[in-house]
Amino acid sequence: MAATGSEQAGPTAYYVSTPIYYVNDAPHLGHAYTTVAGDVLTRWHRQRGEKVWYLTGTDEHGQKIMRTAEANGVSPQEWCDKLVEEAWKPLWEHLDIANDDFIRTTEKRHMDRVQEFVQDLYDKGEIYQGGYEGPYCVACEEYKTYAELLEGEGEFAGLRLCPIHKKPVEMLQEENYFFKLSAYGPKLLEHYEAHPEFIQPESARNEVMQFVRQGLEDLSISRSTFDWGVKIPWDDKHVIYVWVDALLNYATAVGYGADQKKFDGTFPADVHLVGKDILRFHAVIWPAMLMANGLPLPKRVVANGWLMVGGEKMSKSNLTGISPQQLTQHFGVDAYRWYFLRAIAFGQDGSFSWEDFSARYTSELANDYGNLASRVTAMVNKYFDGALPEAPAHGAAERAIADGLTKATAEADKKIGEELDFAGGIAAVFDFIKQVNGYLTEQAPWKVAKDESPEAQARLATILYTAAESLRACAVLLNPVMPQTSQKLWDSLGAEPALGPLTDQHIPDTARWAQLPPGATVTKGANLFPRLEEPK
Ligand code: ME8
Repeated sequence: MAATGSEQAGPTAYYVSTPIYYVNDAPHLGHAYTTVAGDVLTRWHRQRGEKVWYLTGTDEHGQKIMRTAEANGVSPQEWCDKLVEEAWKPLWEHLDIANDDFIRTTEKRHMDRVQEFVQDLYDKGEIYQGGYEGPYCVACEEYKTYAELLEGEGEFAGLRLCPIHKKPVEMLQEENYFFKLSAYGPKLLEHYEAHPEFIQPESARNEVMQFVRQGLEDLSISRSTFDWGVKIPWDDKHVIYVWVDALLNYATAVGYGADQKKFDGTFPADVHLVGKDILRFHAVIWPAMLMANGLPLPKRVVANGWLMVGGEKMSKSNLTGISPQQLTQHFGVDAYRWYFLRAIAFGQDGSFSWEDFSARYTSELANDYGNLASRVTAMVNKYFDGALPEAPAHGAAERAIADGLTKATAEADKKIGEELDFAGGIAAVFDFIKQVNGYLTEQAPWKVAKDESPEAQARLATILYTAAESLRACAVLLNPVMPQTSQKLWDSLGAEPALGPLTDQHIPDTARWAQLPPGATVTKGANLFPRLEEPK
């Protein structure tokens, strides 16, 4: 449920964020994975009838972006504008991401507030000036410890490499400003202990706790060797470290320092979705920054695993060569949204395979779900001229279906809505679809139809009503995952005139039986999941 602060005027929004992505390149499957997960989660909560805020955006400062822009002969701002408008926003639109806001760290609404936040920390004595020398990974935008570096081999022989990017680190030495992060270790550990749900999954929580127990170092929060960033307000020879700038988006985008009402009604986040590569920033540095400024901490930081290629994290440099758009072109947007969440347990690493996608598409989407929809709507047309019949012979077999729906709804709600176990939640709905297919096979309405006795006709009507009513529920439960297909099904069931728009159907009400009104106009729409063309 959305948090309800008793001192608030109304319920606070269920606030979910994605990482704000670096715009040094176009988005790939890995970025889309986290963003789709957040979209399904927030659509689910909206469909519970809750107030929701879904935020995504782009991280545009720092050396990585600056170097990419230089290499392309344009200014960093020009580079970011182009990538955001031509690559990032269009992909989210294409994938039907229903974000409520899109924050860019080069926006004034963000930069001004970042300066205020850092100034506040400075005024409180949380920031001091000092020097630092250490190995830095520009791809991570992070100082590394010597212990975690890898020995280079081959072309990198003799060099020390970043453990994530497998690229040489650079030695940096600077006079910087530091945030007293080391002071927050005990308070952070206390918080993790008191709120076991704060970091998920469990393996991620253990890793972070282990890291913090070893003792934290103070954090360098400024850079003076380049200027692509937000200036330190009291010393404009420095720009603010890109991660401090970036993390603050979660506050600035919801009105921190600008719109108190909105801030109170949204902040802190219920879920920060992150990839496990950036967990420490979100589960250590970010809460410490908030503690230092007396702000409330997010409720959960949930790390997704990595999409892997050849045993390595999928990244710009080792892409499969397959873009999200290539997959959507072949499988469709809805199947794309469904596949990664269905096939990979959220929180664990997983490999993408075209063959696995094709196999699951064909067996679960086309055969189990799509066929069910087309058979049922076709039979209502054939036997009842497209007018949904009543169900006068509702008996034990139908009660079993209604019970199956109650179970599937509760399970999907718990798994998707609460536990972020998308694969488990989707499986619950697809198990129900299997149950309905089994019911049809057993009841064999096409055989019953041959018997013209009133009893047989009552059975036929009941079977088709039961199957159509089950599909009504599937359209609702799968709408957060596959909005286009669900809408098509909603239309072909003729549900809207009586029940209203699909997005107004609330999850907790889905299992209430017999919502589709007899007489509804059922049309045999196009196949929900057409047969796949052979890839070229
Ligand atoms: O880290 N598998 O941005 P980024 C799964 N700007 N998820 C993946 C992935 C993969 N192979 N590759 C990327 C940054 N991701 C910072 C964030 S937030 C204040 C600043 C997803 O462009 C995953 O969510 O490198 C990961 O954390 C994020 O993209 C990193 O995106």
